[in-house]
Amino acid sequence: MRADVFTLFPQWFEWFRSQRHVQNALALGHTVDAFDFRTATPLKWGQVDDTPFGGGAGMVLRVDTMEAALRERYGEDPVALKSHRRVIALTPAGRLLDDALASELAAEEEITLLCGRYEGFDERILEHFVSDQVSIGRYVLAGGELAAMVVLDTMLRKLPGVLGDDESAVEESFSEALEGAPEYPHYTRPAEWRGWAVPDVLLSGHHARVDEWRRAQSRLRAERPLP
Ligand code: 6GU
Repeated sequence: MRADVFTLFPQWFEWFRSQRHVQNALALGHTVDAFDFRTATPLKWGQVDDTPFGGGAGMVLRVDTMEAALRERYGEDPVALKSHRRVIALTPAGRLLDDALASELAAEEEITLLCGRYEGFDERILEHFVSDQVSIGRYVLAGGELAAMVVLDTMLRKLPGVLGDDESAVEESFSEALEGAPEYPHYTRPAEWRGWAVPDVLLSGHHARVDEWRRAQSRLRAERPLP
């Protein structure tokens, strides 16, 4: 997976890249690169945004500077780019990120993430340069950077070898293996603490019964969400 992020704050991604599981992904040959779209702007003083036509609060990312940034990186018209590469705008009103979308994106060879700031993107960016609009929830962040990291995190951890134990990304909350249900409860030593005992079945060494108990717990949690 080669992931490019376009942002006004590329330094935020230095922290992300330094995390253990991301380091694992990079060591396996995956890439996460952040590009400052301010460096490509043809406008004076690094301008990338402007006031909205029709008036109103905030600033809007300009279509011409976005085109310049994408052209500089990919050497082609961004209208053509999106036909062979997922170009994803992070926007609060986009398609809600879930486990299925994370798996879909993790299967891509190359993706581009565009982080908006301020009031967001000029609509022509979304219409002509972007293949997907993704949101991480129905609330508004100050910018798309944290959302981009959430998207990257959920994709990268699905790549083989990125987590210590590949099984841990298979049978987990909302996965196909658990039919989209939340994960079952986990316990570890001590087997009893202050009178709080671990369910007997988990200590039984009986794998089929453990499995059966876990599926049942997972289904229960799907019916009755945690408080
Ligand atoms: Cl993707 N961007 C912003 N700015 N806010 C959000 C979001 C994205 N998803 C939820 N809130």
